[in-house]
Amino acid sequence: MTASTATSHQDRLHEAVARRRPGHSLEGPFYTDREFYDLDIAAVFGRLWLFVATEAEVPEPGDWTTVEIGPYPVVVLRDDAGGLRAFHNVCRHRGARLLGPGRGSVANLVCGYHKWTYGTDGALRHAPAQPPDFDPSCYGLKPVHVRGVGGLVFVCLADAPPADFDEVAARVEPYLLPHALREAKVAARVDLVEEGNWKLVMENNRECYHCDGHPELLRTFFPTYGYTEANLPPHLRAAHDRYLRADAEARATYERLGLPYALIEELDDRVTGFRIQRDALDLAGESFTPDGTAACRRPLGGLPTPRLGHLALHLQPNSWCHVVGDHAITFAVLPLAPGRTLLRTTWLVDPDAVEGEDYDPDTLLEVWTATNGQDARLVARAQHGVSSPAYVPGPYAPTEYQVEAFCAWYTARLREELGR
Ligand code: 3BY
Ligand code: FES
Ligand code: FE
Repeated sequence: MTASTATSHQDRLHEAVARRRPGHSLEGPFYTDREFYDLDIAAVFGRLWLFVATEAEVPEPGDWTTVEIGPYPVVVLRDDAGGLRAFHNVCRHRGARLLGPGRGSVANLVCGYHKWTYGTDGALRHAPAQPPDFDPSCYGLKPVHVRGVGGLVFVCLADAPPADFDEVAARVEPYLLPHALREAKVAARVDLVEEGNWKLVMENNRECYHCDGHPELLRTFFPTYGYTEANLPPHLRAAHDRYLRADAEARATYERLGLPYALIEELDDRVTGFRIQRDALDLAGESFTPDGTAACRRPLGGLPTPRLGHLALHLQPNSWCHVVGDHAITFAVLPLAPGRTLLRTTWLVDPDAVEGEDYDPDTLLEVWTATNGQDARLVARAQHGVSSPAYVPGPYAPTEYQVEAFCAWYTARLREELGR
């Protein structure tokens, strides 16, 4: 790129960000163009703390799980001393990808190309047939910042991660700790490739305006989510009355058990935007199942009642999770290409829960598998439509305020990046 084409390229990005009308969806190129995708990787995925895994996926020394963050292959693993580590999953010899897709367990990380061998601390332990002056200490795996928060694993690719994550972690952790997710076990992990830009996947998650497309979820998830008394549509009045009763009971339970439940919603006024809330569920109020009763007989964290509603955590840029009395479901959104995104969903249960005895995996996975499939179809439709030259940004409804918060937060990140 010459200096002048680089400037006009930057100008184009600047102008598109400056044109954004608050309260309206983003222009098409944000979802479709490679230059915006590359900007997202630099401004968002290359800079911020990202949710990528659960500690339950790497319980023992040597356990690993890999993740692709745009063009960056990363491995998260448990080192020999029991600590969490993350590295670029790229061999320091000639760059081959080290560990394959999925999860596994190793004593050492051995590159499949020429057998360079790394310890779980990332140090190069062995490189065959090198001259005597070869210094292995110069070729350790490149580390990636990693930390666990209440059993959720975050990585940051930047040299200097955003400092405000410490505060978010400290505020969120007390909500998560009673559920003992660090000690939980993985009941299932499912990767779903969605045919849409990562932001469409996130935006879709941030509203329930489309929730009549989720009949299975809506048996227990109140469709009034995101509405206020002032903008509640008449057809949701009966559900709202049911919600108020369930909510009063749920709050009494939280108070009795000393579980933090207050809503914190700081989605767009900080680098690490987040929202957390404990909230009632409909029917039996215990779990995301067809009748709302627990799908697993063993409660997470040994809590004394299964009727806990759900704890919902939303984090910018790329995740949400729900914790109910008997299981947790985490969702990581990982961009693959401008119009393709991986949604990784992980179901956690009590470590002593036995599949087939304490839980039936089909029942456990039923609601969110259906919901994810429905959302994937909506995201693909949205991607198709916003790819048309005829698409122009449209206005958000009041109940879509979290989508607006996401886009305001996102454009602030782009402005920051372009101003650097
Ligand atoms: O996952 C959530 O947070 C919910 C589910 C339905 C829409 N969304 C707001
Ligand atoms: Fe890994 Fe050669 S590229 S050992
Ligand atoms: Fe949905």
